[in-house]
Amino acid sequence: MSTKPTFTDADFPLDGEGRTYHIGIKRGEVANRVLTCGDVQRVRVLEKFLDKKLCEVCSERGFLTVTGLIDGVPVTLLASLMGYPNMDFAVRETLAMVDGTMVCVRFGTCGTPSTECNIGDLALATECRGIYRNPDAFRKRPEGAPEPTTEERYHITLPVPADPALFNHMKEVLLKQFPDHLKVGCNFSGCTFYASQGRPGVHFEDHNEDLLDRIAAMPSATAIEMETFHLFDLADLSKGRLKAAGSALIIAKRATKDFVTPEKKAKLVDEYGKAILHALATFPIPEDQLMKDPACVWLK
Ligand code: R1P
Ligand code: URA
Repeated sequence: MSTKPTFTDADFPLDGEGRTYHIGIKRGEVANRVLTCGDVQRVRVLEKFLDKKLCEVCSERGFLTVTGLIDGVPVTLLASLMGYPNMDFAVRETLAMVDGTMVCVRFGTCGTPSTECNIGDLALATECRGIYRNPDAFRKRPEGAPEPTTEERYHITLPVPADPALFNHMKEVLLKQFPDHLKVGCNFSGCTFYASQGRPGVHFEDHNEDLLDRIAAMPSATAIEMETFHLFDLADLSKGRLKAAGSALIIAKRATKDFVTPEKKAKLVDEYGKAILHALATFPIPEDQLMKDPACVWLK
């Protein structure tokens, strides 16, 4: 990032080179096709599937962006870090640096509230709901006032669908390769890992004892993680420019409290990651929706 103190616009700060304030990217460094995950290390693992690496940006805040080619198609790997606010930086700052359509597929990890899904399965989201803890429902109430309901404490949003064409493409490609392990259903994104995903804690009065059951009882509940809802929410507000899909490796089975081994996780990140990247690279984007600026690293 440039050291020149040229952040002149408080609404959307760019440095002297035109780099965004948090992700540190500039025009031409992000492709129209983006795979995003929370984990910087996962980008490091997946970059080996690029036929050619064209550029890498590691921002001061720790976001990592790598752009390269797969079968001649420009693809960006973007570590969004964890949670809604980081996904917000990742999506808003990349979309602002891309012309035309941006197709964004998340490949995360998740827990499953379902007894029919297992550790090692790949969850693909038809739609996504957010789970928001409402701090106001935790404040001391006047004497005699009723206790807040569970719905007041933890709000579960309406569902937002994945982009239908992108979802169908991902499903078709992934079903062929992983017919026994692809689990299609509703993804839930908690605003936190612990309280908003119904994890019990002894140090805080989270009042979330029934939250996991509430989630599990919702139609086709498959996955719980932390970013996909915000990605879908932003796609829905993007005037059609952002098309989003969400997938996640199931690493936690909430009903039995089982958790993945590091070896199994590493093996499956490789297998699923490679397949998801190829699915992303083969998703058609109309020619007039592709970025053609001479600044694009893939056009140099
Ligand atoms: C929590 O451990 C993190 O893992 C999941 C959650 O969404 C959250 O970001 O996804 P990633 O593995 O992509 O980070
Ligand atoms: N990521 C989450 O957010 N939750 C889990 O249970 C596992 C991974």
